[in-house]
Formats: sequence, structure tokens, C-alpha cells
Amino acid sequence: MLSAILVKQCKISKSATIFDLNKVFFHMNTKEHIAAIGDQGYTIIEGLLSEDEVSRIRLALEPYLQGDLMGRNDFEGFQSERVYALLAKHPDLALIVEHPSVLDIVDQLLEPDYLLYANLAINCHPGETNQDFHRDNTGGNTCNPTDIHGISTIWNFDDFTETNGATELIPQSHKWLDEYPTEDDPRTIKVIMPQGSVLIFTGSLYHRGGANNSNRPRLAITPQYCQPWLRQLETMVLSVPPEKARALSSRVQALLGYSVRAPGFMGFVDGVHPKRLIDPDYEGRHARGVPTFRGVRNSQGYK
Ligand SMILES: O=C(O)CCC(=O)C(=O)O
Repeated sequence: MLSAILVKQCKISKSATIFDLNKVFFHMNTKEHIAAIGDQGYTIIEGLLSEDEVSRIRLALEPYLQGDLMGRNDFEGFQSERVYALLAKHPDLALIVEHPSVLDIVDQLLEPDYLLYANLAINCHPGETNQDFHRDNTGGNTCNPTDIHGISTIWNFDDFTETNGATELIPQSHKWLDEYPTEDDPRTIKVIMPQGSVLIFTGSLYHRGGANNSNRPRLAITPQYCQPWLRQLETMVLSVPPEKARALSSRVQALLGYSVRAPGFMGFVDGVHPKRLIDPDYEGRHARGVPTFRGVRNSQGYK
């Protein structure tokens, strides 16, 4: 039923589509959001963050948005600031990574013990051009893109408008096997949403950052999640080392990789659960000692 509504509304003119779709998304429950991701490749939860939460997150990011972390290539965007390793920068930035409304959805789309694949801020400045269409996560060139390897989210800390570089996507492109979008693909829609909203999409949906033709930057953060057996884009246990990870919640620690993939041992450190490096009292996965890496003998630091 819901899919029928979505598909029907997708046929309305471009701006009307966006507006009407958001109205539909606003009333959806978790099950319906999951159905929309399956059918269309994406869903939107509008206005999830309060103004205070938006301000708190903007404040935490402010020291890193001073114009000195501009993109190094056209994909990162020469006119966009990109800030990585966010959870090593301020604990408040964890709020969106473990937001229950999003994790309720991701929990049902990825396998248990899934990981945080990437988590970066993108501040797209005036003059930024369209990014190339891409998929975030296909698990490699040979995998079937319709398998789910990851779920991406984009939270906006400014309203996304027609002109300021709102994310653009092609509905249903997560189902494409041998089809590629063109630069001006007519099926493209802009994700217009008020600040504090979140776009959630499967990693195989074609999307891109839009061109910012306004006179103000547009700030977004994109936490992305992947299957527990896939290599993370950001090596999270180095990006957020034990002394920083200790301050975060158990759920976020596990998402970073202070976890093992049950029932096996994938993720162990020196034969024990990695969480014992940040919590020696943790007794999971047949605890035995805490890795100290003592016993160093030779000049290279190895036994
Ligand atoms: O900034 C955006 O809206 C999207 C960016 C993106 O898709 C990416 O960098 O992978």
C-alpha cells in the first residue's frame, strides 16, 4: 500500500514530489520506512532533532570548520570542508550515530554486530559543483548491488533547499544491475528537508552532493553503517582510539569495532574481546586477561 503511494507521488512534478513525499515519510513507522528503503532505496525522517540538538552538534563541530579542511579532489569537493573521525573530536557527535529512530531501522537491514563504516561532516560551500553520482557501498565490483552491504544516513544541520547543495538521488537505482546514471539524469530528485532531518538509504542507491548555488554553506553529517564482515571506510578503532572510545556508550563502542562478530571471534585483540581494552571489567566472549602488549624484546618492539 505504502509503496503504491510512494510510486504514485514520484510521478508528480519535481518540487511537488519532494514536498509530498516528505509528508508521507513524516507519518511512517519503522516497518514502513524499511519498506520504502526496499522499494525506493531511501526514506526520510523529517525534523528528528530539536533546535537545541542541532545547535549542540553545530557547536561541537565549529572548531573543525575553519576553512582549512577543504576537499582534496573533485569527489570530496574543492569547495567543501570534510571532517572525519568525528567521534574522536566531541562525544556530543555520537547523538546521531546511535539515534534510536535510525538504529531501529538499520538493526533490521544489517546483520547483528554491524559496524560504523564512516562518519564525517560535509560543509558544502557556495560555488561547490555537483558530485559524481555514486554508490556508497556495494561490497566490491563483483557483488550484486541489490544485496545490502551498508546503510547510509545524511543528517542536515541547515535546511536543504533547491539551491544550497541538497543531496540528490535517483529513486529505485539501488535495483540497477547494468545501468548507470548520466550527469543530468531526469529521474534525479533533490532531497529538500528542514534542518535536523535524516535521509536513510541503502548503500547501493545512486546519489551525490548537489551544487551549492546559494550564498551560504550547507552543513551535513553522514554516519554510514556496514555489515560486520566488511572493511570500514574509516578504520574506526584507530580513528577513535581506546582513550577516546572509553567515554562513549557501549552501543557506539561496538559500532566502532570494540566488539566481535558473534558467534565467532572476528575482531579479537590478542585473543580477547577488544572491549577489554577500554573496560577491563568486561567479561564477554570468555574473558581472559587484558592485552597489555608487554613482553617486548627486540629493538623493533616485537618478541
Ligand atoms: O554531501 C552530500 O550530500 C552527499 C555526499 C556523498 O554522497 C559522499 O561524499 O559520499
